[in-house]
Amino acid sequence: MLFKAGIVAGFFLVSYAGPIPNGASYSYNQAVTVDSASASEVAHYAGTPISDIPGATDPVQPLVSSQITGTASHGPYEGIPTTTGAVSNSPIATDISILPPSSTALAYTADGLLHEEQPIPYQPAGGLGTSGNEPVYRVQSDFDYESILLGLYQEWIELDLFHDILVKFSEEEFTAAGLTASDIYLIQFMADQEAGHATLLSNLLGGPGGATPQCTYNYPYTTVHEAFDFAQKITRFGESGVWGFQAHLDSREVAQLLSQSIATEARQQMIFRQFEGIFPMPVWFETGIPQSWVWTLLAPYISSCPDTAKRVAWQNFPGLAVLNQPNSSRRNATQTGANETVGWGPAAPSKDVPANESCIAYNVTGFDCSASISQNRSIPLSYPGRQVFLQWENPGQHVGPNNSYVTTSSAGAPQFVLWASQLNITYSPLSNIERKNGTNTGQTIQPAISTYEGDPAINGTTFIALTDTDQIYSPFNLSAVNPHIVAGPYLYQSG
Ligand SMILES: *[C@@H]1O[C@H](CO)[C@@H](O)[C@H](O)[C@H]1NC(C)=O
Ligand SMILES: *[C@@H]1O[C@H](CO)[C@@H](O)[C@H](O)[C@H]1NC(C)=O
Ligand SMILES: *[C@@H]1O[C@H](CO)[C@@H](O)[C@H](O)[C@H]1NC(C)=O
Ligand SMILES: *[C@@H]1O[C@H](CO)[C@@H](O)[C@H](O)[C@H]1NC(C)=O
Ligand SMILES: *[C@@H]1O[C@H](CO)[C@@H](O)[C@H](O)[C@H]1NC(C)=O
Ligand SMILES: *[C@@H]1O[C@H](CO)[C@@H](O)[C@H](O)[C@H]1NC(C)=O
Ligand SMILES: *[C@@H]1O[C@H](CO)[C@@H](O)[C@H](O)[C@H]1NC(C)=O
Ligand SMILES: *[C@@H]1O[C@H](CO)[C@@H](O)[C@H](O)[C@H]1NC(C)=O
Ligand SMILES: *[C@@H]1O[C@H](CO)[C@@H](O)[C@H](O)[C@H]1NC(C)=O
Ligand SMILES: *[C@@H]1O[C@H](CO)[C@@H](O)[C@H](O)[C@H]1NC(C)=O
Ligand SMILES: CC(=O)N[C@H]1CO[C@H](CO)[C@@H](O)[C@@H]1O
Repeated sequence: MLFKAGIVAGFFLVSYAGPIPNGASYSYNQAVTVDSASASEVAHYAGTPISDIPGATDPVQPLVSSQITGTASHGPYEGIPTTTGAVSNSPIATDISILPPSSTALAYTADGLLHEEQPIPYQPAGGLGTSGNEPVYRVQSDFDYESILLGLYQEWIELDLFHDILVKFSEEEFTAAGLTASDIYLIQFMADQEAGHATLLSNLLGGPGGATPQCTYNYPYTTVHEAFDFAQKITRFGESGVWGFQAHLDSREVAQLLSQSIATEARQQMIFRQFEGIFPMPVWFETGIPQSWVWTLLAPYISSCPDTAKRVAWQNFPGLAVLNQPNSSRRNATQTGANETVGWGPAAPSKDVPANESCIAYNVTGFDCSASISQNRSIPLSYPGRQVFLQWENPGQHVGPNNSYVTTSSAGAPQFVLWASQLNITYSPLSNIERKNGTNTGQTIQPAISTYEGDPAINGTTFIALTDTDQIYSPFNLSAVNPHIVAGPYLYQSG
């Protein structure tokens, strides 16, 4: 039984003078209502009159409606888009200059003493949004708007994806992968969380005038294990995208609520790893990535959006693929052959292999990948020093909703593979480059670097991209690398 916590009516509903929708107007029910069925259920369970239970009759905001049944149509888009390209105006420059730290950034003395008068007892001076102004839960800049819009695109696909997994597979298929009935219910519950997240983000974008509706999607998986591999990759870049921009948002209020939703998404990502039977969290820190990386990773799985959809300002980079992506369904991933993935795109799941080579339902410790809280693999999925074979596209491909976005790159010739993992950005040289009829190939070697002693940085789902530079970046300035990206990112399944 669910107890619905009351939110003060209209708390999140704020007016917003945002971008004018470029298509037909989008609307959804925002009227708060009292859920009397739920209130009576609560009262019945407690054996107490409704009027005695605080909050039971407070009005609640409805969820933003979507194609929530999971029977929404899927498949590729075959039509001609009515518009093309990212939202843009007239950029001031092509690159962000490298500057020293801001003049105040090195001034504070961290010595355990208080340096400024406290505003009230027990409250040290400083902090953002601590001066008593009423919080305003809405985006405050184009950067904020476009970041949260991207987040909403992400929440919508996750909502549809989790339902699709439930609809596509039978109880027998889930059982064969090691899931119980309670595990299956957890997928349903995670889908419900997504409906809540989509509603929150729609509110932060100012309601229908700023929000975007759910789209139609196209998924590459055919089996339960492939579906979980895909889901752990989709949730990986959804989570990492927020870690990449959350600290840069102008609105601290938006950053606050976003953190509280992404904490839940982070749990979902780990649960999908557990359902896939891989080690739940083989890293000490989660990676943050720029928004254009997320849009590049996400767009290939959106086939079309309604004409009320808001268009995105972020870049779609040319596609990159790892031809020997370590196969997480193998007992021995070292035996991964060429292109053992299913379907297309940067999150293409590992392909199931014949039963005599598969780790699914293979009841041998160290070699089993049935759903579990933790599976410790005797043979790791990858290792430093591994040869990695790459293939990438030239710019100019039509991708994303209605094939209405176009891949671009402003970089020179590719020279390096950038690896973004945990708190680290490192490079390996790209070699054996060949260009044949629009398809480019090359290879590199998986680096061995550590975040801190005892924590090899490259593990879990690592983001890789081809660059024309080996300039240093760190988590807070990584988006400045975008003008130097030739292709990618791709999700390399290093562990
Ligand atoms: C995308 O396709 C949908 C469905 O056919 C259509 O309603 C929408 O207007 C199209 N949008 C663009 C930008 O082409
Ligand atoms: C795993 O595969 C590699 C490459 O084929 C092989 O050398 C190794 O012996 C295998 N390990 C086990 C435990 O089967
Ligand atoms: C890998 O194989 C799939 C078919 O299973 C194909 O659709 C895809 O294009 C191939 N990917 C690459 C990078 O060759
Ligand atoms: C698994 O069976 C296939 C035939 O179905 C065979 O080609 C392959 O060599 C077998 N693999 C192993 C590791 O025995
Ligand atoms: C796995 O094997 C162990 C003993 O090796 C056994 O106790 C257990 O029941 C088996 N589990 C399944 C799911 O077959
Ligand atoms: C788990 O894996 C690690 C690293 O591969 C290994 O050192 C350790 O012995 C394994 N532990 C168990 C209980 O299998
Ligand atoms: C990733 O972490 C797992 C779990 O600790 C470990 O067994 C594996 O060897 C690591 N893989 C790499 C590539 O370091
Ligand atoms: C080159 O690519 C085009 C389109 O992808 C294809 O039609 C053509 O057959 C290819 N030519 C060769 C020599 O592979
Ligand atoms: C990895 O990141 C940590 C934390 O920023 C840093 O201290 C360390 O030097 C980095 N390691 C490498 C090899 O770049
Ligand atoms: C990014 O930050 C690192 C320090 O964290 C600095 O060394 C590097 O020069 C910066 N890169 C750019 C392009 O500004
Ligand atoms: C990338 C790579 O080394 N792939 C090889 C892995 O092992 C299989 C044999 O099991 C070879 O066919 C692949 O070429």
